[in-house]
Amino acid sequence: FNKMGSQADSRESNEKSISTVENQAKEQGINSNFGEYIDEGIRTLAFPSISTSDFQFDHERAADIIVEVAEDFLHKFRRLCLRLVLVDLKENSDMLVRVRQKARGHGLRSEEFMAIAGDITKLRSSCRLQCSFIANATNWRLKPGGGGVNAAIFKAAGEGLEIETKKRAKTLNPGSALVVPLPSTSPMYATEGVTHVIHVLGPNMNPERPNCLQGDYVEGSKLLRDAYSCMFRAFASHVE
Ligand code: AR6
Repeated sequence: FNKMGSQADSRESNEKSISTVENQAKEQGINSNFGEYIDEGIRTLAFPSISTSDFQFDHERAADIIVEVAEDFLHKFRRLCLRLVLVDLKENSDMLVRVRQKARGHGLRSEEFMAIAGDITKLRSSCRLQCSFIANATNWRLKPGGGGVNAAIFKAAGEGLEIETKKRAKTLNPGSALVVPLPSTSPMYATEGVTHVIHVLGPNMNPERPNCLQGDYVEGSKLLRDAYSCMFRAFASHVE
C-alpha cells in the first residue's frame, strides 16, 4: 500500500510540475502543446543564468545581457529555427522575473525564447520539455561538485560526463564555453534525452572564488556577453 501510495504521490507531483510549466508557458503567451517539444529537442538549448548565484553577478545587468545576446543570436540564426530556454529552480526566481519582463520588452517571440522554472537535469521527465543541449555554469577547473547547477549536472549525468570533459580540456577561461557530447550510457541521456552539455565559465564577483573581478562591471559585462555568445554559437554550430 505504501509503495502504491508513494507512486501515486510522485505521479501527482510530476503532473503538478508539468501543469505548472504549461501554465508558465501560457502566462508568457506561448500557445504550444508541450508534446510537440519532444520532436524539437534537437533545436532546443536549456541554460541556467550564468554567474548570478555563487558568482554574485548583478541581476539587472545579467538580465539585460541575456536578452540582448539572445535576441542578436536568434536574429542571426533564424533560418535554423532554434529555441533558447532559460531555466531556474523556482517560479519566483528573480532572474526569471527580470528576463521575462525584458524579453517582452524586446519583442522576443515565445517560440524562440522562454524563461521557465524547473530542474535543468529533469526537463523531459518533469516538464515534458525535451532539450538535447543543456548548458552548465561551471568552475575554471571543470570539476564536478562545488554546489549549484554544476554539481547537479555532473551528478545527474554520471561519471561519463567527467570522463568526456577531461578528454577535451583541463581548464576553462572566463567568457568561454566547451561542448561535451554525453555518452549514451549516461542516465541523463537515457532518461532526459540530453545529448550534449555545454560547460560555460562566467565572470566571478565573489571574493571567495578564484579570479574575482572586484566589482569591475566593464570587464565583467564583457565576459558575461562573451560567455553567452560562445554558448549560443557552440549550440548553433552543433545543430548545423
Ligand atoms: N536547475 C536549474 N537551475 C539551477 C539548478 C538546477 N538544478 N541549480 C542551480 N540553478 P550557480 P554561478 C541556478 O551558483 O553563479 C558552482 O559551484 C541557480 O539558481 O550554479 O555561475 C560552480 O562550480 C542560478 O540561477 O552558478 C562555480 O564555482 C544559476 O543556476 C560557481 O558555482 C547559476 O547558479 C558558478 O557560479
